[in-house]
This record gives sequence, structure tokens and C-alpha cells, in this order.
Amino acid sequence: MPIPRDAASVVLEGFELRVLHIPLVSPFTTSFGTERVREVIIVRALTADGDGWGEIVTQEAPLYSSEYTHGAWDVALRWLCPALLELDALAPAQVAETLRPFVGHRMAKAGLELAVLDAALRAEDRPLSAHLGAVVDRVPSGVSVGIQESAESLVDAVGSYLEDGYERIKIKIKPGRDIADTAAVRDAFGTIPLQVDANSAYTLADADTLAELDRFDLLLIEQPLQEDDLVDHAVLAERLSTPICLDESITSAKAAADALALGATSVINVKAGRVGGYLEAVRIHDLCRAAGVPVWCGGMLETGIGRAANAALAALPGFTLPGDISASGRFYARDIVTEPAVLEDGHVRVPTGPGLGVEIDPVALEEFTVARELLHR
Ligand code: OSB
Ligand code: MG
Repeated sequence: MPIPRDAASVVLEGFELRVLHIPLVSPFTTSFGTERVREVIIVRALTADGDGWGEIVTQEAPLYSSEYTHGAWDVALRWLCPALLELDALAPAQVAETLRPFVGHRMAKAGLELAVLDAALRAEDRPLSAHLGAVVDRVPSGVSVGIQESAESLVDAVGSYLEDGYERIKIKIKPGRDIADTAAVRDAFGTIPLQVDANSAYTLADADTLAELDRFDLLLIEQPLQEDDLVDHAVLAERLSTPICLDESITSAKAAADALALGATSVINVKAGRVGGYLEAVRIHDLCRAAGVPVWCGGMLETGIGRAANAALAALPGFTLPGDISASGRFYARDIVTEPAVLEDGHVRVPTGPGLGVEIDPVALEEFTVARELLHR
């Protein structure tokens, strides 16, 4: 049965971009840094048939990848939005095509595409989940746990997420905070579904240390080496029994195909922002599913906008591992949607309303806004 993935065109009238600063409930530490406030860009596409919402998932500093909020802000206002606003009518699938001449800036492109997609689907009264090809109405929820002050505090943090009902735990690791932290969590909680994420913190010279992780029977190790290290990942994969799952390296469907062909990865973390949009994310899902490669939905501390879209994506049949799609409350005391995602029996519901299926809370949106620009045709 072919899945319809086309949506009708919209007549774009403008874009409103906002930078938001949303406090996190607790600091989030990875191998590349600590975040206390989520700085993110929210996009509103203004169309003749109504608004659509998107989220540009860059962070304040270019540490996870080369993109960062003020770079995305600049490229979106200076180049990407004007290119889209030049067209008289625009189908969501044309967004990536129109923006292709501009090299990189995938998170910025993804946020704009999502806003157009949301506007088009709301106008057609169709949910994003159905549009992408979702087959379930709720998805298992995993949680990404940052590096804590000590192994003891990590065990406490993991314990409270398990009490909440999370179905899979991911802990962040870095050199010096890897084997002992992982051992502490395994010792405390036994055979829970557990994986680790290094965010590119190692080199091939650390292969012996990384091989020590094999004894913990992890679901996978996420992005041990640098974004560009596809060949080194393939070499490392030969050394480890733990499956390697690439995150940062997978910047497109082509990159995914190349990494699989090289044997650099055996599982893929799909993040729409990192690959330039939800439509490219679906293409990665499709190629992995055809190749029998498991995928799961990664996260970028999304607000209720991106979180709704991630739940829709993760409802596709190839998403056979729990994603980093936690309840909104894992990161935020207050979200910018009226019904933030909650955990129900270890799952998050896939919204069923038109488009993203969530409504913006205008008061919260305004409260967190620190910059705003409006571009009109
Ligand atoms: O590597 O998966 C990552 C957050 C920011 C940048 C990179 C990553 C992460 C996470 C959090 O692990 C995932 C989430 O949104 O829950
Ligand atoms: Mg990761």
C-alpha cells in the first residue's frame, strides 16, 4: 500500500522567527558542555490558509555540530526565508529542493520545512503522523540522562527516571566518565535496556577503553568518534561487540547509505534537524527499513512543537528501538504548547489533530521570547 507523502501547496505570506530562552528543570551535561537554558528558534509560517509552526533545534554554541542559534537565525533571515518567499505557491516537498543551493544549515532548513508542512497539513485537516506513514498511536519513551557529578548521583537520576516509567535509559559518557558510570548503572538496575552516548568524545586510540563497554551488554554505543570519522567507526565496529549507532555523522540519507555500506554503523539515530527535515528523516527510515537496519528517533531537547513531530516520526514501522522522546517535563517546567507530552505507561502519545496536532500557548511563547523578526513577501 503506497503511503501518500505529498501535501498540497500553500501560499506563503511571511515567516515569523523568534529566539526563545526556556529554563531547563536541571542542567543537561554532555561530553561537549552543559546547558541550563534551552536557546531555540521557533518558526511561524504565515500562509493564506493559516499558520504553521516549526522549530530550529540549534543550540547556543556550535558544539554538537557546526550549527548554532545565531548562525541559523542569520542564514534563515538573510537567505533561506527570502528564497522561499519568492515562490508564489510552495508544497512542503519543495522546501528542501528550493533551499538545496545553500550548503549545510540543515537544522535551519528543517525548522522552516516543518512550519510549511504544518501549515499545509492543517489546511488539509490531516495529521503529520498519517502524512509521514505512522502505524501506531503511541511510542515507547526513552530518556537521555546527562553526565552527573558522580556515579552515585547518576544512579539516583536513573532510578527516578525508571520510577517514572521510562522504557530505556541512555547515559552520556566522556573519557574518564565512562566505564565506572556504566558499571554503576548496571550494578544498580540489572538488565534494564541501556545505551551510552559519547557525542564524538573519543578517537580510535581509545578503542581499548571502548571495548571495555562490551561487558555491559548495551543496546548500542552512540557516536563514539568524530562526525567525519566514518572509516574509523568502521574499524572500531570490528573491535566491539556493542553495536555502533551513528548520530552526528548521519547528515542525510546519502550519508546514512554510505555509513551502512562502510560498516561504520549498524543502527541509526534519526534526527530531523540534523538531516535537514522530517521528509529526509523519512527517507532514512525507508532505506534502513529496506536494509533491515533498526532506527530510533533522537532528540534535541525539543519544545512541544518538535516533540510532537518526533512522536509522529517515531510512529513509523522501522522505529524498532525506543527514542529520546521523553515527556516534556523531563526538560521543562513550562512548555510552549497547551498540552505538553506526558508519560503514560512508559509511552508518549502520537498527536492525532491536524498538522503537528498541538496548539501553541501564546502566553508562554511570548514569555520565553528574547528576539523576534517578521519577514513578509
Ligand atoms: O546526542 O542525542 C544527542 C541533546 C542535545 C544534543 C545532542 C543530543 C542530545 C540528547 C538529548 O541526548 C535528547 C533529548 O532530546 O532527549
Ligand atoms: Mg547523540
